[in-house]
Amino acid sequence: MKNVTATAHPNIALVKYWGKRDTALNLPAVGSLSITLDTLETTTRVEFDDTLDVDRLELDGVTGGAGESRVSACLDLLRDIAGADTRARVVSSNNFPTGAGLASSASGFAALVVAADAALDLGLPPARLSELARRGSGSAARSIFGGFVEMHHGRRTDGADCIAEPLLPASEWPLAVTVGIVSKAAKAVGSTDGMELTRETSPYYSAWVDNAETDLQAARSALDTRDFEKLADVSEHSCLKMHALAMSANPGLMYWQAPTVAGINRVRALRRAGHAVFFTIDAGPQLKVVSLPGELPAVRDALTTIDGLQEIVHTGLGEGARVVAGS
Ligand code: 2P0
Repeated sequence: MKNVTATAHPNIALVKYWGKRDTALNLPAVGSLSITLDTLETTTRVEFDDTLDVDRLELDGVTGGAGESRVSACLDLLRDIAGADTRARVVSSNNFPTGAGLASSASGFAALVVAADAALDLGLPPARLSELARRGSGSAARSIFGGFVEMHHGRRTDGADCIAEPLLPASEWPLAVTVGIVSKAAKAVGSTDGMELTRETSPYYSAWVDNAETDLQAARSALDTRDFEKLADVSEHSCLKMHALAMSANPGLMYWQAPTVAGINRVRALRRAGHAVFFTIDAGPQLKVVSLPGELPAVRDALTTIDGLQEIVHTGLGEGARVVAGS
């Protein structure tokens, strides 16, 4: 059996995924549209080893941990396809904080599936890799691809049509992303639990699901015409709706911290002054600012004076998950 290393990048949804139509197969209730980043990266080595009794995970130098059973369940899916039962040693590292709203589960499961596919000599097509990555983490289905990506909620009960699809390569509209890191601590309520709580308790949940297709259409049309303002409008609206929805769960989920709100206000002021920028925020406090590349100095200036902002990271749009080494 081979020893294969793959890398994948996190992605940021501009039209957000929040809520599942099936928890067992991890099928999202709504489609989503994302951009894959470049600078932030997960690197994962998968080595199937006949001497192991169980799968072993080392993540950022820590062995075992909460992610080990999720990784093992995802590897089971690939082993089933391969007709293999050999356990694996998985060594993974992120060059950014794990579990803090920077989509480490997206890049993590995308890299895992791509490395395991190669290590088992399966050679599955990208759509199938996307489906398998989704079983690990919904947003991971999108990180299989680079640039602008749409995730379909699908209609089938087996989830075979619940996969991501590349819409536009990064080079076709090379936007810039600035991440304002507010906290590197792992979030108190993870996305999976937060989504289920929201589905079960928010009075606004069905309105959210009903509205998603309108946002997806607007975002696709903005991509077709490279209309930055239109993309900005739909992305900010989707973000605010997702957070309003999460806050309306019971008990309410509040992912923002004070610097997050300060950042929203700074970015809105930049937009009003005519800059091509918009904000988005995922299930954590980090502020993400999408802009045209020429706006990076203005974005940096606007964020540097926010009290409590720990770090500013600039990235562009990147490629999909891929094998980088193998033997
Ligand atoms: C998104 N998020 O579309 C949304 C916006 C966070 C906020 O997808 O339960 O870690 O593993 O499918 O993929 C984060 O959710 O959740 C996410 P699971 P995942 O990016």
